[in-house]
Amino acid sequence: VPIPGDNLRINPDRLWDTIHELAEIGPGVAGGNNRQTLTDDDKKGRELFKKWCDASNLTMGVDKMGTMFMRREGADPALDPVYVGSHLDTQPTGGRYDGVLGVLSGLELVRTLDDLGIRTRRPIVVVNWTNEEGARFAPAMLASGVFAGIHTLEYAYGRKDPEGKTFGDELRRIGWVGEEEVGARRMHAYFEYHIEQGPILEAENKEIGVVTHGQGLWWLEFTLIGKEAHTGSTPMAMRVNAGLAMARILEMVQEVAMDNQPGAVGGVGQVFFRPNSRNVLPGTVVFTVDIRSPEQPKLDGMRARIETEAPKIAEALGVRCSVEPVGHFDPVTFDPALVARVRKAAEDLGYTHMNIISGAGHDACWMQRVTPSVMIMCPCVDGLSHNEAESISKEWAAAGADVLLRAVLETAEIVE
Ligand code: HGY
Ligand code: MN
Ligand code: MN
Repeated sequence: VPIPGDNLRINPDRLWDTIHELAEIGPGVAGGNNRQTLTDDDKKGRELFKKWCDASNLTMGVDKMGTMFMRREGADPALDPVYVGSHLDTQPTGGRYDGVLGVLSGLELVRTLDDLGIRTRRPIVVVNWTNEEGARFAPAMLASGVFAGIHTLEYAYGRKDPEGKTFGDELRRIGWVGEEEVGARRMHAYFEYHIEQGPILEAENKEIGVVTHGQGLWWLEFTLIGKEAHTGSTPMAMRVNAGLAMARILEMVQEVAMDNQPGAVGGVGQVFFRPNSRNVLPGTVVFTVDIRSPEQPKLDGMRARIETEAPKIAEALGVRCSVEPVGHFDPVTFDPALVARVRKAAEDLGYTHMNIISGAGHDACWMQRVTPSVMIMCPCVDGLSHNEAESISKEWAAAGADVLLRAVLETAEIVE
């Protein structure tokens, strides 16, 4: 069925205002957001999103991981729906657009269809996945991972935050344990619209990223055991210095990533020292190495080299070393037919576009295992993300949402 009016577009001001109204919940300290998963702010954000969905007559389903599924009925309710999702949880120093743009563009898509009186054959479901970020509870994309059968519900419920609180207790505390079995829903297709979180689209002056692949990831959690001792009175030769071992391992990770250029990254974002006192050498150092590549051999080769060299570095200092993978997904290839549909939508709408590989992980990376999936990206200023200064323009936001609307309509099929 042809799409009526080639200039079918969303309402940019309404999308922009909706994004910034949500941004008032869980504000950061520098203009961004700290709305971490399963916090009271996450609860408030969920409630505001639900209020908006209620106003658009969407019916809500919630599964046992607290993921929110907001359904717009189709002319043929028995058909598998088209899903449009992302996440509303943020990093502790997150931006206003990471995840939020995709969920609220799904809501804007619904609002636009209602404005235009368009009915689709297939139902459309807008999704807010619980704990995409993996900042408070590792791993990232936890709820979509359970949905895709990667993790069990028990594993997810047992994950602990740095204060020792469990995912299950916190989900119960905010009152968002749903009835649905996780993964029971059948999907016809899954779309995710997201900011690029990298510099390529802006540098290439392209409005739309047609995401063909997502790079793979390992999160390797290292535990180094040294010896707590006085930083003043302990002679250098007597030290069992876990902090020094960590520093040398970080240098090695940098070297491994640089040896695998182009198309590889490696680094560390989180370190815990115990007892973390200025004048006590750490007895324990725990940190997570984050390595990624779109190429499977590079990804696995980097992991193997790091896990071989790190113990040697530690042993040379008398430090004990253990490592546990706490996050992983292989490079993902999104559905070629849907990728072509996204590209065509960008062309029909007259937006500049290019193929791109997602540097960040997304719920779509797990969804591709259960249904044909694809992502759409918009540029972000200086490629900056996971930083409160994360910024996009209203025009960029709207362009990607227009492409999302068109590609979803082609998939859900207009009936009138
Ligand atoms: O880590 C990631 O790539 C995502 O932002 N959770
Ligand atoms: Mn995200
Ligand atoms: Mn993120």
